[in-house]
Amino acid sequence: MRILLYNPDNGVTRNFMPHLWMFLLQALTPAGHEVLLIDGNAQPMDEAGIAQYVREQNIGLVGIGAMTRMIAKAYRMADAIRAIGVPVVMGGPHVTEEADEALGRNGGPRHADAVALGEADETWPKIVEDAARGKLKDVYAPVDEFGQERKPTLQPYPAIPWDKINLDQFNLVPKMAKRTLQRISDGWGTFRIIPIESGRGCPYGCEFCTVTGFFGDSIRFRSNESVVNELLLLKARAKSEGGQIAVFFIDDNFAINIKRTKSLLRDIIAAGAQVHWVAQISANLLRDEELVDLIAASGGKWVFIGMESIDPVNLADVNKGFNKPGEYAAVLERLAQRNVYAITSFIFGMDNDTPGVAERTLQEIRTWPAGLPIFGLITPLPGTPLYKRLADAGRLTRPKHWQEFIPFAMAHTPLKMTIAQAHAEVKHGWARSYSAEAMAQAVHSLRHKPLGYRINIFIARMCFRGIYFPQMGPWAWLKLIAQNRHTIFSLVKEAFITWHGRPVSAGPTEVTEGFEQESV
Ligand code: B12
Ligand code: SF4
Repeated sequence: MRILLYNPDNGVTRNFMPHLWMFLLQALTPAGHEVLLIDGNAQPMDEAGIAQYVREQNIGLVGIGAMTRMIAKAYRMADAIRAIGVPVVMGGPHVTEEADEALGRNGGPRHADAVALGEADETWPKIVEDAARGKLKDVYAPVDEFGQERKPTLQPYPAIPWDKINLDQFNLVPKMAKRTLQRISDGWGTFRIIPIESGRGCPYGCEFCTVTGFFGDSIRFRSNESVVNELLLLKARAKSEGGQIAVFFIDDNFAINIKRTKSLLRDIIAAGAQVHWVAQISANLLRDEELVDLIAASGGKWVFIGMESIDPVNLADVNKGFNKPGEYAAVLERLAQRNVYAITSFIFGMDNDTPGVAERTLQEIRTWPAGLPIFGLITPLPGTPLYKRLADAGRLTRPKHWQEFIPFAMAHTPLKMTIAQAHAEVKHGWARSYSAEAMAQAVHSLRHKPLGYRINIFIARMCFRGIYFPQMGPWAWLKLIAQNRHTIFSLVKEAFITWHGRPVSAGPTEVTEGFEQESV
């Protein structure tokens, strides 16, 4: 049987990274079946397009995975596939919480023939076998023979054949630049960010988050050896194709067990498996100097920190009191000293937020080493304690907000401001952080840092800006470049003087050195 695994596009940005679930399920598919992958962010498709593809490729089963924000598109695509008589199985965090919606059991239309609840590592082979026999069940739950929930141990972990998979759709280097860039130093003909998990689960249980409910509050880790081997495989692939690779450790809290994280990072260093990597780590765990040293030494370049709010009352409200705003500056300083960049994430519209919260947050941010701030609105995702609390209090204004997804729009009324005011706050955060003046200011504030570091932060800021201000297509980019021409000109001028001023023998290799050390 030919199987298609499909992830819908998010409709806002092109994705910078493929989704791990597809590669994992592909690796777990029983022998004798062929699996094709389409990520809608890399290969946009509409309903007619996917139906045609499924028909032409003689696909016998389609698996669709989606987050809540993409679920409406996922359902439309599933409907188009089912209309031509091909069965659809859906999985992922949204349908795990809303299985009845996907199966049409709550009065709405049916979108999926089957739903895989929770982690599907162990149920997927069964789903494929049942589909091949034409005997798909409605629901597949990860349970043992006694009906108790069973989570995959991750030991052993399936070997994803990264050296053989066709990754053409995930090359971030534009096609026209590929051949020229391939010749530079170790090669930049390809640049891919690949997701790797080293563990699953999170004990913290923040009120707005689905992770503790979905993956559980006890953490399961892969062996260090299996992670190191995966890194070595990716590194070898990048080298063989004259390209670069970076890794996103998608663990929800990569340092949740500091002792184990340090041991993994030491093993990565010992095996020479360093690649540039990014990970999510909560601020409280970054107090440890040795950990931060190891992060930098093992290739860590970007750390995503869910700061959420600078107000301890807000943090306590959402069960995230372990975040201490008083220590944010020290944590960021610790990372910056090792040239590790921070992506700092904030949520507005929380219950103790009042008008002006964005500007108050920006005033704090301006006192920290320049990084990448991002802003969102608190969103009641299905299955979270937050959703239940707001529903019980009658505060949900759009209880099924995912059916008509609107980016950056509240689905409930905040307590101390209006919905419109919350929207204005998030806009203010983005506009003030990503204006040409703010970008120039950020780059200038890092003037003591290596040029490669500054170029990186500038490029990253240009890309991150697109999360809120859509900048799809060449015209949008040209406009952005024009707005930021002064910063670009000064960086290019400095690069020319710095790198062309060097002895000729140190030429092209040295030219890219700054980029290589500072990229991701
Ligand atoms: C990496 C990641 C991202 C990446 C993007 C995705 C990518 N390219 O990988 C980035 C950083 C961009 C991102 C952004 C966001 N993310 Co995110 N992200 C994650 C994260 C940390 C890891 C995802 C992952 O690969 N997990 C590991 C794999 C193995 O697990 P999995 O995907 O769940 O797949 C398993 C099962 O679900 C199932 N399964 C999944 N799909 C399918 C399909 C079929 C057919 C079957 C049978 C089974 C199946 O089988 C898999 C193996 O067991 C998760 C948290 C988490 N730990 O999962 C959050 C998570 C998915 N993100 C979440 C959210 C909310 C967001 C944002 C909306 C945040 C925001 N406010 O901006 C944005 C939206 C981005 C966008 N524009 O689309 C939520 C989604 C909750 C929900 N109900 O939708 C999660 C769960 C985190 C959370 N806080 O609750 N995210
Ligand atoms: S927000 Fe982060 S720390 Fe909190 S429960 Fe979710 S994954 Fe854990």
